Amino acid sequence: MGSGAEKKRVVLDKFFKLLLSDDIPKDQSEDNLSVITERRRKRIIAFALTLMLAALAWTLPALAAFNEATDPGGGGISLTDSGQVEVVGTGLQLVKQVWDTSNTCLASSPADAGCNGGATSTSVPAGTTLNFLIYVDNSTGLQATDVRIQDAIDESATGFTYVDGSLTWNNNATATGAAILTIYTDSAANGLLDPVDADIASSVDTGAPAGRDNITIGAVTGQANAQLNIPGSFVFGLRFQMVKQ
Ligand SMILES: [Ca+2]
Ligand SMILES: [Ca+2]
Repeated sequence: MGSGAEKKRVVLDKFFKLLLSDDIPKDQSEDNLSVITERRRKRIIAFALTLMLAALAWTLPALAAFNEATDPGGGGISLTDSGQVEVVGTGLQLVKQVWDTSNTCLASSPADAGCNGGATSTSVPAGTTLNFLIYVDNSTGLQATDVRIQDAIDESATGFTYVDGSLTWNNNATATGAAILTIYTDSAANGLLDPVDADIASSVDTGAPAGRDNITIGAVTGQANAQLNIPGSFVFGLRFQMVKQ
């Protein structure tokens, strides 16, 4: 075998023969020859596309990390990369707790280690008056808009009797991450009226037995109060009282 250039020429010759080879039929009619020509045309186009893609991949800069602005190079000035900015989509948790009238947390759902050792249920003597707390900690930096909450009261013989006029709330004083005792205490700061009116919550009697049995907060369809918006980095809290049957 000859020089390196000669070896390259032989390899390239073999390659192009392979690229252009056809099973040429004995019948070299005009139809068959046009089929062969078409095959060759398609192979050459595919080969050219492959070369273009390979060249493109070769010249593209390495991809930057996600959520980061970078200078790909080649401009008139060099820029310092931004570094990554982190954006986390957070689902806000609804929490319901029951407290006694001495302001001790008896049970929480979801469980909270600071509430009765993480209890999610409790037993009390029939006739006990209890304070219920519903809260949402908006730990994000943005307002949570048009928040809607519903709480149906069990009016059965083993259920509860709602204490009329006991709705209270707070929405813009308790900082995110506050202790539950703070949330509970702050949630008694502002009074609300039971009827559906201009405030953000209501408790109405939807049917027998007599007594208010459905609490809604915000613009809930069918029992729509004022729209509730929870400011970013604040806790919304609402309290009401019921007597255990
Ligand atoms: Ca109301
Ligand atoms: Ca009722």
